[in-house]
Amino acid sequence: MSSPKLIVASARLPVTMARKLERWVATPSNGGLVTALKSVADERGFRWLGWPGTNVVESEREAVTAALREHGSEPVFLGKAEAEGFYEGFSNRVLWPLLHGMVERSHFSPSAWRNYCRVNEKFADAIVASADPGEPIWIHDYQLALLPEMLRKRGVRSPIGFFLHIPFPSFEVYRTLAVREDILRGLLGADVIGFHAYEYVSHFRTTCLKVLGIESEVDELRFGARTVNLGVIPIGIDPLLIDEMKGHEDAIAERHGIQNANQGKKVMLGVDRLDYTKGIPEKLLAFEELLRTQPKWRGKVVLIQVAAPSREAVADYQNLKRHVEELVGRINGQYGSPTHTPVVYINKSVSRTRLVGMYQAADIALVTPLRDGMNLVALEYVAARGEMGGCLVLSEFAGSAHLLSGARLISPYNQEDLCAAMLEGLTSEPGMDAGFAHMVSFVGENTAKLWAQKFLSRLESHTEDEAVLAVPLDVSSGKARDRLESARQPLVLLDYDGTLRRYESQPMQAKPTAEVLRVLRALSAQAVVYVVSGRQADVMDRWLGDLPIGMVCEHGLAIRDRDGEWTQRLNVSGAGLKPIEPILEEFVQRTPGSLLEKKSASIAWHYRASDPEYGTFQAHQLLGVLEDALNGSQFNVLRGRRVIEVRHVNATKGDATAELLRLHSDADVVFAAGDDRTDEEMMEVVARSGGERTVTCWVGGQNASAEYWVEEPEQLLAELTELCALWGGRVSPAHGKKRSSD
Ligand code: GDG
Repeated sequence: MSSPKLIVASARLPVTMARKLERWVATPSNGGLVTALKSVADERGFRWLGWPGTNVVESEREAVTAALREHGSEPVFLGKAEAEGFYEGFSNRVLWPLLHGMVERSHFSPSAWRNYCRVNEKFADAIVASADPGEPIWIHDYQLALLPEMLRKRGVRSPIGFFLHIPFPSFEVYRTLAVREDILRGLLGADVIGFHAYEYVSHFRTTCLKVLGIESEVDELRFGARTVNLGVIPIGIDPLLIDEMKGHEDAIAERHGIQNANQGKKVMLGVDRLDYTKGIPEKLLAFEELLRTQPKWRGKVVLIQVAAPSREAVADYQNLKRHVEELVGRINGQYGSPTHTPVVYINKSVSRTRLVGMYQAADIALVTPLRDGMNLVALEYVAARGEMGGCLVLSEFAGSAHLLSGARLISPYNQEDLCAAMLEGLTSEPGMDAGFAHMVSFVGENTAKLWAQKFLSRLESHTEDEAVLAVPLDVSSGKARDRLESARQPLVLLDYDGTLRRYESQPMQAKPTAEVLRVLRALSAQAVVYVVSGRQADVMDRWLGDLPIGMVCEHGLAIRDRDGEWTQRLNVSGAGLKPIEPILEEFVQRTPGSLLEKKSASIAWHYRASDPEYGTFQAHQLLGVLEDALNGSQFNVLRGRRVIEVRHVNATKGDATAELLRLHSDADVVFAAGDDRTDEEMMEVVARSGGERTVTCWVGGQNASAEYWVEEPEQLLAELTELCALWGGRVSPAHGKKRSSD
């Protein structure tokens, strides 16, 4: 493992730490993820970063690190309280139930959230310290949802992949999360986000649209200037390992033990972590109902339920354990006898080899989760039974239901149906049928190894064509400073909406803040400043007219000089727009929350305040209608951020910028900032005018048309304040709390 080629991060390291005499010993665990990645590790080196799962005091950390290194693992040490808040407090009490659609079990606590953020930061620091430049980073699961963005913020340019092992719920559920934006933005730092099923991708897309206003394609979306790939990459298991385990003495003993103890009986099997998502009570209640309604099966069927202890510190899990034990007691009390126990309840972890023996002995597997990302037990049962065939009763709420077409699908919420499925299983011919055979070959081919390969190849191919060159703007250092500070006659071109000022749901609410005015005033004392906007002249005059700055209105229709004189650039009237007004009016009627902005020679349909999904749908419709209606006219359609605008073909920010550059040909440095498609035209003209004397900045993330970027308008204002200082000026301090100009 001389040159590691991959970093894997998960909340818990796949090891169990134990202190033996004076030494720490790490024993690798062999969960599904470990197996999947082991196959990849055989082909390329990788290191696994995570929490060792136990509190290690400062003085022993070195020894633990050494023990872990032997297994290719690197520890992220956490304090006791910190680990509790992160793991139990937020991951398991808030995110786990919520992402499984169980809103009422999700209890947000600000202090647990703070720990979650802090721990994600620790992971980010550990990865930055450990990763080589360009080394791909693969992050696993909901406990580390903030990590992708945190890595980006630390300047990591390597490919970052994220796999969500659990479901992503519908927007209606997700919106109840107090920190819904933070988690989404955190995830969107990744290049590839993998899910088990398209259903989860679909929910994720709707959520991105409704929470962040980001539109997407079926398999990707744009976040700033980056493309985030959304993949349906369902995990698999290692069927060869299961085959191997079938021959293990423990597996054979377990299988024979069960068969001998249950001669003449049918064996049903459930294997779950003792988790409220797994539908264990629902399974037991349906089994009880089966025995009640089908007396002839009493004494003839046994249900073995393995319920591996899980998250025992969380109250919901303690309650579940009590409830399950009550149900088992009730069923066995009612239908048991000295020679027959209907439910064999095993509330401890069973070795993997014994599990394989159990799968082999089970005529019917009952996999009945209320919600489950995938559910590996279903896949393992199919692989373990193999040629013997079998019967898989599977919840339609498990991700694996999308893959295992030979299963008998049920809803665990429908007891009658679950009972019927059990009965069908009991009465069906034993052995292999076509449906089961198909599942066996599916599970045999779509292995965990293939899953890991698919994910990694998508991650690597994604980044090959995604060369983002922009860097965060810092006018007080580096090349940006070198270019800017020598300026004697600088020219500053600034878009307004989304650049100087955050968007508002109604365009007329986006008046300049006091800070915008202060910054523009101070800057205009040091440079020639233009606000280059799609807004109408009278609005710009009203909002910014008192400042000694130039302006461009309606994307280049007219230019105002610093003395307040407007000059029409194009001789266009709005008369040509009359025929399309009724079309746009109709879309306002159709789309609640949308509105028209009529300007002198353009017209804009804004849908920022509409339902994002419905607004996007109507926008697509409108684009189609306008394309026909404007065919051959002098107007064309401009698609902005939640606005569709019809403007004259020659009214472009690109042309207006070219004119400004001519008017100010003595400018020795040009600074331009913008955030929308129209601003790309401005950036391109500025960049073409001589790259070495320009600084272009995109607001809202990286963009191929600008050299620098900031995240939001407030950050740009801060950089402009610095710029002012660099040129010898000073932005006056804020007075009081007044936010807008009028
Ligand atoms: C998450 C998602 C997704 C169970 N009892 C024992 C034991 N197991 C093993 C099973 C299986 C694994 O644990 C459980 O996997 P699941 O997929 O059922 O569920 P989660 O642990 O919740 O896993 C899930 C998975 O991630 C992968 O992406 O499928 O939806 O929730 O392998 O065999 N293993 C041992 N003793 C037990 O008593 N040794």
